[in-house]
Amino acid sequence: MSSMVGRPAMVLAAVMLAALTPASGLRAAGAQAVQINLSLDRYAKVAHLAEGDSVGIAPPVVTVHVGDAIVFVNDDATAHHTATGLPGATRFSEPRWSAAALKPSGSLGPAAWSTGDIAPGAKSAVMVASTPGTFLYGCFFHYSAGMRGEIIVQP
Ligand SMILES: [Cu+2]
Repeated sequence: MSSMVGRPAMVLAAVMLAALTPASGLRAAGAQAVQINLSLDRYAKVAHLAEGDSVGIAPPVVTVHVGDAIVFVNDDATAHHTATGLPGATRFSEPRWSAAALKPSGSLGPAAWSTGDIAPGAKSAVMVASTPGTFLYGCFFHYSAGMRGEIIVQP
Protein backbone atom coordinates (compact mmCIF):
# COMPACT_ATOMS: atom_id res chain seq x y z
CA MET A 1 0.00 0.00 0.00
CA SER A 2 2.81 2.41 0.80
CA SER A 3 4.16 2.10 -2.75
CA MET A 4 0.78 3.23 -4.11
CA VAL A 5 0.80 6.30 -1.90
CA GLY A 6 4.13 7.24 -3.44
CA ARG A 7 2.78 6.91 -7.00
CA PRO A 8 -0.42 8.90 -7.30
CA ALA A 9 0.13 9.42 -11.05
CA MET A 10 0.09 5.66 -11.72
CA VAL A 11 -3.01 5.16 -9.60
CA LEU A 12 -4.75 8.00 -11.44
CA ALA A 13 -3.78 6.48 -14.78
CA ALA A 14 -5.23 3.12 -13.75
CA VAL A 15 -8.49 4.74 -12.64
CA MET A 16 -8.75 6.67 -15.92
CA LEU A 17 -8.08 3.51 -17.95
CA ALA A 18 -10.83 1.66 -16.10
CA ALA A 19 -13.24 4.53 -16.71
CA LEU A 20 -12.44 4.63 -20.43
CA THR A 21 -12.77 0.89 -21.03
CA PRO A 22 -16.20 0.10 -22.51
CA ALA A 23 -18.40 -1.76 -20.05
CA SER A 24 -19.28 -4.30 -22.73
CA GLY A 25 -15.63 -5.13 -23.14
CA LEU A 26 -15.23 -5.70 -19.42
CA ARG A 27 -18.37 -7.83 -19.38
CA ALA A 28 -17.24 -9.99 -22.26
CA ALA A 29 -13.98 -10.70 -20.50
CA GLY A 30 -15.76 -11.62 -17.28
CA ALA A 31 -18.97 -13.18 -18.59
CA GLN A 32 -20.21 -15.93 -16.33
CA ALA A 33 -21.67 -19.27 -17.24
CA VAL A 34 -24.19 -20.05 -14.53
CA GLN A 35 -25.81 -23.44 -14.04
CA ILE A 36 -29.22 -23.95 -12.45
CA ASN A 37 -30.26 -27.48 -11.55
CA LEU A 38 -33.83 -28.77 -11.76
CA SER A 39 -35.22 -31.71 -9.81
CA LEU A 40 -38.20 -31.96 -7.49
CA ASP A 41 -36.66 -35.07 -5.89
CA ARG A 42 -33.15 -33.78 -5.29
CA TYR A 43 -33.98 -30.21 -4.31
CA ALA A 44 -37.03 -30.90 -2.20
CA LYS A 45 -36.26 -28.31 0.46
CA VAL A 46 -38.66 -25.38 0.15
CA ALA A 47 -37.05 -21.94 -0.18
CA HIS A 48 -39.08 -19.00 1.09
CA LEU A 49 -38.49 -16.13 -1.32
CA ALA A 50 -40.04 -12.69 -1.05
CA GLU A 51 -42.11 -13.52 -4.14
CA GLY A 52 -43.39 -16.84 -2.81
CA ASP A 53 -42.14 -20.36 -2.13
CA SER A 54 -39.82 -22.27 -4.42
CA VAL A 55 -38.94 -25.94 -4.62
CA GLY A 56 -37.08 -28.16 -7.06
CA ILE A 57 -34.66 -25.49 -8.30
CA ALA A 58 -31.07 -25.12 -7.10
CA PRO A 59 -30.20 -22.42 -6.46
CA PRO A 60 -33.68 -20.85 -6.31
CA VAL A 61 -32.27 -17.35 -6.84
CA VAL A 62 -29.28 -16.44 -8.98
CA THR A 63 -27.76 -13.05 -9.72
CA VAL A 64 -26.05 -12.53 -13.07
CA HIS A 65 -25.13 -9.66 -15.37
CA VAL A 66 -26.39 -8.76 -18.83
CA GLY A 67 -24.60 -10.98 -21.32
CA ASP A 68 -24.05 -13.84 -18.89
CA ALA A 69 -25.00 -17.33 -20.01
CA ILE A 70 -27.35 -19.53 -18.00
CA VAL A 71 -27.80 -23.24 -18.57
CA PHE A 72 -30.55 -25.25 -16.90
CA VAL A 73 -29.79 -28.87 -16.10
CA ASN A 74 -32.50 -31.48 -15.59
CA ASP A 75 -31.21 -33.63 -12.73
CA ASP A 76 -34.26 -35.88 -12.68
CA ALA A 77 -34.16 -39.46 -13.92
CA THR A 78 -37.66 -39.48 -15.35
CA ALA A 79 -39.40 -36.07 -15.21
CA HIS A 80 -39.24 -33.45 -17.93
CA HIS A 81 -38.77 -29.84 -16.83
CA THR A 82 -38.59 -26.35 -18.29
CA ALA A 83 -37.59 -22.90 -17.13
CA THR A 84 -40.34 -20.64 -18.47
CA GLY A 85 -40.62 -16.93 -17.77
CA LEU A 86 -43.53 -15.23 -16.01
CA PRO A 87 -43.55 -11.92 -17.97
CA GLY A 88 -44.31 -8.94 -15.75
CA ALA A 89 -44.82 -11.02 -12.61
CA THR A 90 -43.57 -9.64 -9.30
CA ARG A 91 -45.05 -12.51 -7.26
CA PHE A 92 -45.51 -16.18 -7.98
CA SER A 93 -49.13 -16.49 -9.06
CA GLU A 94 -50.88 -18.76 -11.51
CA PRO A 95 -49.45 -18.16 -14.97
CA ARG A 96 -51.56 -18.09 -18.11
CA TRP A 97 -49.22 -20.10 -20.22
CA SER A 98 -50.27 -21.55 -23.51
CA ALA A 99 -48.36 -24.25 -25.34
CA ALA A 100 -46.45 -21.39 -27.02
CA ALA A 101 -44.68 -20.90 -23.68
CA LEU A 102 -42.70 -24.04 -24.45
CA LYS A 103 -41.04 -22.44 -27.47
CA PRO A 104 -37.29 -22.14 -26.76
CA SER A 105 -36.13 -18.53 -26.83
CA GLY A 106 -32.34 -18.64 -26.34
CA SER A 107 -32.35 -15.55 -24.14
CA LEU A 108 -34.22 -14.39 -21.07
CA GLY A 109 -35.63 -11.01 -20.11
CA PRO A 110 -38.94 -9.19 -19.60
CA ALA A 111 -40.73 -10.75 -22.60
CA ALA A 112 -41.93 -14.36 -22.78
CA TRP A 113 -39.04 -16.81 -22.67
CA SER A 114 -38.48 -20.51 -22.15
CA THR A 115 -35.84 -23.16 -22.32
CA GLY A 116 -38.39 -25.46 -23.89
CA ASP A 117 -38.70 -29.07 -22.79
CA ILE A 118 -35.57 -30.39 -21.05
CA ALA A 119 -35.51 -34.18 -21.09
CA PRO A 120 -34.33 -36.17 -18.04
CA GLY A 121 -30.55 -35.84 -17.68
CA ALA A 122 -30.33 -33.18 -20.41
CA LYS A 123 -29.19 -29.56 -20.41
CA SER A 124 -31.01 -26.60 -21.91
CA ALA A 125 -29.56 -24.51 -24.69
CA VAL A 126 -27.56 -21.54 -23.42
CA MET A 127 -29.89 -18.77 -22.26
CA VAL A 128 -28.33 -15.30 -22.39
CA ALA A 129 -29.49 -12.66 -19.89
CA SER A 130 -30.63 -9.83 -22.15
CA THR A 131 -32.02 -7.08 -19.92
CA PRO A 132 -31.48 -5.84 -16.35
CA GLY A 133 -34.28 -6.68 -13.96
CA THR A 134 -35.75 -9.34 -11.70
CA PHE A 135 -37.34 -12.18 -13.62
CA LEU A 136 -39.54 -14.87 -12.14
CA TYR A 137 -39.94 -18.18 -13.88
CA GLY A 138 -41.29 -21.64 -13.31
CA CYS A 139 -41.44 -25.13 -14.72
CA PHE A 140 -44.18 -25.47 -17.33
CA PHE A 141 -44.98 -28.98 -16.09
CA HIS A 142 -44.62 -28.51 -12.31
CA TYR A 143 -45.47 -24.89 -11.65
CA SER A 144 -48.41 -25.80 -9.42
CA ALA A 145 -46.10 -28.11 -7.44
CA GLY A 146 -44.07 -25.01 -6.53
CA MET A 147 -41.25 -25.36 -9.06
CA ARG A 148 -40.44 -21.66 -9.34
CA GLY A 149 -37.29 -19.56 -9.38
CA GLU A 150 -35.89 -16.08 -9.68
CA ILE A 151 -33.13 -14.59 -11.81
CA ILE A 152 -31.77 -11.15 -10.99
CA VAL A 153 -29.99 -9.58 -13.95
CA GLN A 154 -27.73 -6.66 -13.14
CA PRO A 155 -26.46 -4.18 -15.77
CU1 LIG B 1 -40.60 -29.52 -13.68
